Amino acid sequence: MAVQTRVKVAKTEASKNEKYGGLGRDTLIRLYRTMYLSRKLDDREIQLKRQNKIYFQISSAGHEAVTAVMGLLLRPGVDWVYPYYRDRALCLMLGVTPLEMLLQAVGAKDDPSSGGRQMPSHFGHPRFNIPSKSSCTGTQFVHAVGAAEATLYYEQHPKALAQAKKAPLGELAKYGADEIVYVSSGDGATSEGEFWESLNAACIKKLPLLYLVEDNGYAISVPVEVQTAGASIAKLVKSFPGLHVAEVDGTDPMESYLVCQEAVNYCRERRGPALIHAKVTRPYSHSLSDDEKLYKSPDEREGEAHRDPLSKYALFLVREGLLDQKQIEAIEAQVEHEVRQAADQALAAEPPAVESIYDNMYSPDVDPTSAAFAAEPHLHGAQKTMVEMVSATLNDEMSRDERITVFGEDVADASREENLKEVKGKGGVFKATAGLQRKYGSTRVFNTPLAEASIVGRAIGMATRGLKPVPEIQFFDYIWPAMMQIRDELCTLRWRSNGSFKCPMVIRVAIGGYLTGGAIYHSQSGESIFTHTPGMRVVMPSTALDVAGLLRTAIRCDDPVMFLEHKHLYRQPYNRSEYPGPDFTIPFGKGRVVKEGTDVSIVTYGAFVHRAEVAAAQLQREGISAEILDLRSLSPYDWDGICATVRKTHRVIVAYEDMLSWGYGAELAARIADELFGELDGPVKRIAATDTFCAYQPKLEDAILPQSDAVVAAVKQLLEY
Ligand SMILES: Cc1ncc(C[n+]2csc(CCOP(=O)(O)OP(=O)(O)O)c2C)c(N)n1
Ligand SMILES: [Mg+2]
Repeated sequence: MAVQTRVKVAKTEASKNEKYGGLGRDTLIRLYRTMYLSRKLDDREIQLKRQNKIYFQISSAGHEAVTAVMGLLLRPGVDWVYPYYRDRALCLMLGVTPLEMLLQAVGAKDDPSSGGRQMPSHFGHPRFNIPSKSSCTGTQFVHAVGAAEATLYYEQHPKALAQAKKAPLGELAKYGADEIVYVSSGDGATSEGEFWESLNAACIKKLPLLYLVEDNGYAISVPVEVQTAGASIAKLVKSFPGLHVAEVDGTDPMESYLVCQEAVNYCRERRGPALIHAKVTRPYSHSLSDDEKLYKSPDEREGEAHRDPLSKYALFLVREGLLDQKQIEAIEAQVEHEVRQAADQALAAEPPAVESIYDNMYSPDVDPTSAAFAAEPHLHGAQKTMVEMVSATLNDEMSRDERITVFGEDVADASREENLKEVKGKGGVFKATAGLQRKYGSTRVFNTPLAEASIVGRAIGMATRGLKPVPEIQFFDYIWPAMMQIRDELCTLRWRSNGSFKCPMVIRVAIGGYLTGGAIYHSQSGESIFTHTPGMRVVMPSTALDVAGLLRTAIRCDDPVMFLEHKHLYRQPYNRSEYPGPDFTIPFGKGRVVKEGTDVSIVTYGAFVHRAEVAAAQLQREGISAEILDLRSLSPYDWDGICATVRKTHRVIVAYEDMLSWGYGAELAARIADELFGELDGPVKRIAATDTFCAYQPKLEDAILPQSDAVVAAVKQLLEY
């Protein structure tokens, strides 16, 4: 209700005061107060940093006018807000308090943004729909796209909203009729690929997404003409279809109000995305770790000082007779008192308990390793290959849960729906998503532009708002553009917001070699890079039955999951299974003993499981009994299962397809040597690929990727100890 009143007030005032950009006296004064409060909070933090009472500072100085204005136009708790670190005035206007900001600066337990985990000005607040911002420049653009996609999705799928409300953190699953999504950045961050990927997606989908580019002329020391061709981002983006583009002096609150209001309305009316390019200043250097005198001339700095929004605006208010000098001083004294009180309170605040460091690494609500996920298969129907099992499982889960969206490169049957009457449909380069668009429609299953960072980033935005995205990365070899989205965003969101936000999803990735001709760019492994990233679950099934059980657990889990589907295994006859039913799940972290044995243990996963079986059969013929443990899930992994097999055979080989050095087996070998040393009758051996890439010529591929005979040789060597 309060929100609606704000908007009405602004409109009424507008009719009375056209000359002030439509703003009435009270609002004009409120703007000054917020801008001054923002500046004083920066000043206080700078002082505290110099006293070593806080540990980092980055200011919003010079950006206060346009951001405070934006705070007037956005609806707190209705619109979704992806601000960057110079949006203090916006956050204050939305309702974040000075105390909350200073609690983050001191790293307090009660810092609502992060519980002492993130630097100050890394805003985040569940009540105001501000998902915690990371330090990465530009990553937020694609999250905002995903959030705006969620707006349109909830409009069309009310059942998904109802289901999202019932899930953990369901209070974040909300939808307002004309809500919009706001995202901001500096001029420098517009050079990031995600900026361009996001604009492309936002214009393709006509999303209600408002961009504010706060151009202070520099990205640390790099001036805008070196950053942006032609030195104007507005000029560059003008040809994006349907994008409303406006330029404004962001140091002028009234001009900013008119320009921002038009853009906000454009988005609210669902006419498409809008971008405002606001020229602002940066009087305090980049951060407290920077000294702009090293690269800005004295003239330049003086020119900027004349454009300072705060002093200009105070002068304006007095000149217009809206406030006299005394009244200005009274407001300033009041603000300074408020900041002093907040700082005193923040300095007395308790730090987080050291034991809390593991909190919110993973979901506290759903434990995918628990017995709740141990279900019996009800096998029926024809034998299915692994890839058929992927689509069968997705199909069942999508009919159960309308929050699930499936997207990526080529995953749809046919983007041109009219063609579906005449064609069979693509459904993925491996057919893993075949038929899903036809059955569930193009809002739930769709092709994206060829842009991996935004595939994952958009999923993050959707998942933050309660959807359950299941994006596909077509080949593991091409996951790298999404690396920062995965490692710095996806895996950190729950932890860095101390549990206020989350983005559970399943990233399906086709991985692995043994393809005969797959070469460097269609054969890569690299799972240890992701198991080395906390916050995510990594699973890698080797049979069709395990695909069904683990993919379902992945979807029902409340954490981000990387689901690695080995391409070589997709259509093998030896790992097929009948369908185990719509409720079959397998807990994460539980391996499967593929073959019992007594002389040696082979711990493995993925495509190497079958190679280990071939080796074990040969060893058996020679009177050697090998036990094979298929880990199935790599993070978490089945340590109990490893202990049990090592205690049984006292000899262990860790075998995996990736390159030997720094690979997944290094961690297992180290832990076994450390914790099971007393059980071992020989060294822990590793079998893996050579420390090279995988070559195209089959003879080279055979030499590079590990084969069964390597297992046989290693076992014989081990038995000699
Ligand atoms: C991906 C990434 N690269 C580099 C940095 C280091 N960095 C932090 S801010 C910044 C400059 C940003 O400039 P701009 O976007 O113009 O924003 P401004 O600070 O000027 O408001 C850089 C290079 C980062 N945080 N993230
Ligand atoms: Mg800048």
